[in-house]
Amino acid sequence: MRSQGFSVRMRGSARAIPRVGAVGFGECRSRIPDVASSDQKIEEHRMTVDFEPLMRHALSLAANGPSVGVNPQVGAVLVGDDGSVVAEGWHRGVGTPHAEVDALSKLPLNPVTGSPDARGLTAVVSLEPCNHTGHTGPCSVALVDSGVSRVVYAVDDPGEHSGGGSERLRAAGVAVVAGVLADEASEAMRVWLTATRERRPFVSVKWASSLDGRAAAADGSSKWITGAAARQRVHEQREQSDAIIVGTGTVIADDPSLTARGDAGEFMPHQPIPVVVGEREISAAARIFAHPQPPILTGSRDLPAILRVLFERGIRHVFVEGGPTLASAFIAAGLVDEYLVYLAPALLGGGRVAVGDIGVTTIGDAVRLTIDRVESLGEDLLVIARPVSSHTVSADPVHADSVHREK
Ligand code: AOF
Ligand code: ZN
Repeated sequence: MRSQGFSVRMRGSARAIPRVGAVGFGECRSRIPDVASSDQKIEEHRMTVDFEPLMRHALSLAANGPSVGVNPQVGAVLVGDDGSVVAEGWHRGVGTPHAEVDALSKLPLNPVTGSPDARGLTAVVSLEPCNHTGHTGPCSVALVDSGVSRVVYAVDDPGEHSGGGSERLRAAGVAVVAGVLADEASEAMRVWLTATRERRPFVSVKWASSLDGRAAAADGSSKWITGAAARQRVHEQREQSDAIIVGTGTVIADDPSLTARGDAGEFMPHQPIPVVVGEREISAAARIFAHPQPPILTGSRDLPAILRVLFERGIRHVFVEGGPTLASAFIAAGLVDEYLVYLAPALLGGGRVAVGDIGVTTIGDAVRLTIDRVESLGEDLLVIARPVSSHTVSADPVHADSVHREK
């Protein structure tokens, strides 16, 4: 039987504290004296460059990078005083240069320092430049060495080791503006930011039910509640995850293959790792053992501990796909970041509900959600929702999108 060894180690979770204490853009401008020297005038001109379109461009560059895995999607543009783009870059996945360094690599080298020559330029980056040596060196140092005069970024890096680049840049005399398009960037990086802050994977829970909320008919049959278009959408969502989690009950009852497949049944390029939660024995003949990724059998029902171990293994996004007991356990534990609810125009009645006991006994305790989007898939609907209180906006929720911070 092929499976990855698994042990759940209990550890306290470390939570990064968002840095605050910023000065608004307006305050910054008001410090420029009325009678300005030419240097000050140049500085004032720089301050009036509208960074939002440039940040939007950085975010579109970021989207070129892989959307699964340990690292975030990050984009960077290097711009002149007039806002013209001189170079651009993005991150292409673990072990490859970060977006800032990728952009800097397009510049000629300074003959004296041997570093890319970015003197007088502004770097617009979707994530705070990192301050650590991981697979690559600190981007804060690469930017200082390049002679860049300003760094504008969208969201703070909540990483335990990687955060703090803005302080290092400022200490080296580089002007730093934080929070530009923070909400848009936080949304685009929601999975990675949530996982990094919480030190557990981002959790998407999916179920398919009849309009009256039943996941199966009275006899237990559930194939197929939804139609082909909805089922294909599920495969796309599987492919966008690092792991698929199911309970032992689902493996025993349904024997799912848990692969991500295209219309014609072909494997999609990325296959999420199957993870089985629960203590019951699984047959060696189960289909998950034929999965291209060796499954992880947790032998445990301790969800926070399981998520912690998955995080340590580099898993940042899990797709919880079965069945009602497991979905209910994730909801009851307050561990769901995203709900993917497929609704078929059918009524099944009976007691086989999609979600069981989630610890709600009275209406005041209802788990309240916000609906992000509704998709129409053939005859079915996909409702995408999130908990009302989840970390959804900027790393620094005190500051609205339009309030940029000079740090
Ligand atoms: C990226 N790409 O463009 C930026 C990142 O292990 P490393 O050295 O690749 O470092 C990864 C961390 O660096 C990542 O978790 C994030 O905190 C920071 N910034 N990472 O993969 C990038 N700018
Ligand atoms: Zn970096």
